[in-house]
This record gives sequence, structure tokens and C-alpha cells, in this order.
Amino acid sequence: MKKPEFSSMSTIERTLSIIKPDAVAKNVIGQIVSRFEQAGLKVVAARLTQLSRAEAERFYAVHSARPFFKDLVDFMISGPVFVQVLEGENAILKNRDLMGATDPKKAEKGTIRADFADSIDANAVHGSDAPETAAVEVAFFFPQIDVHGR
Ligand code: IDP
Repeated sequence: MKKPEFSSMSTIERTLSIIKPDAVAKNVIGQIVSRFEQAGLKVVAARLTQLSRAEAERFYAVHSARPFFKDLVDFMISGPVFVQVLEGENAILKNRDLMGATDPKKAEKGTIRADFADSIDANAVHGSDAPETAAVEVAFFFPQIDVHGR
């Protein structure tokens, strides 16, 4: 099989995806991963894990001043999460498109959040939103993985 290329011209990216506790509890890990695969994204690392409060607070530190921060952390530690590194052409944006809007009520039909999420709190998935955050978030869960694929 041809090895993916990560030259400066390439748009092959890696991004962090989290299937959140609500979707894990609904038993839809496979259905969600299948959407990534059907869209041409490849799972290059994955594991089921239980976040501690400290880990969830550190992961979402950027939101620490927001009114929903405590609820977000409580939710993220309410059960196991499935963390993955996805790789592919424009992986960061592609994953965000597949996820749909943060609020599932506003998410486009056919997106993961429209189909599997119940509310803005329990919204099924997380995905890195930019190359800089992808680098930090991939390193957070998979320090052995090079976000640039080298
Ligand atoms: P994103 O997950 O679509 O990137 P962010 O704005 O980065 O959305 O917010 C991170 C997470 O915080 C969301 O996925 C959602 O679970 C939660 N969140 C965001 N805004 C609100 C809100 O207004 N109320 C409750 N939870 C929120």
C-alpha cells in the first residue's frame, strides 16, 4: 500500500477525534467510525479511555472561564470516551464537516451530531478545529504519534 505523503504540498493531515460518553453509552462507536472511514479518513491510533477530572479540565482549559465549563467537565468524565487520531486529505476540516454544528439542533442533516447527539452538552463528538489545536490534542492523548506523520 502506498504510504501517505506529508510533503509541504500535501494536504494530508492528522486530527484528534473523541467519541464522547453519550455516544459510547449509545453503542454507536462503530457507526461513527464508519462515517470517518467512508469519508476517506483513516484511524491511525485509537483507544477507549476514562478521563480523570484533572485530565478533562486540562484538555478543555481553553474553556475554563466559560459558564458551561463545569458541566462540560462533569459530562466528559461521566463515562468512557473513544479517542482517535484520524488521518487523511484535509482531515481537520473534513472531520469538522462530518461532525456538524456544536448544537445538534443546528447541525446539518446527515452529520454525526444531527444523527447521534441529544443536546449541546451531550453532543457525541469532539474534533480538533485547527492545525495548532490538532498538534496539541494529538500529543495530549498520543504523545508517541507525530501529528505530521513523520
Ligand atoms: P466544538 O466541540 O464544536 O468545537 P466548542 O465551542 O469548542 O465546540 O465547545 C466545546 C464543547 O463545549 C462543545 O462541544 C460542547 O459540548 C460544550 N459547549 C459549547 N458551548 C456550550 C454551551 O453554550 N452550553 C453548554 N455546552 C457548551
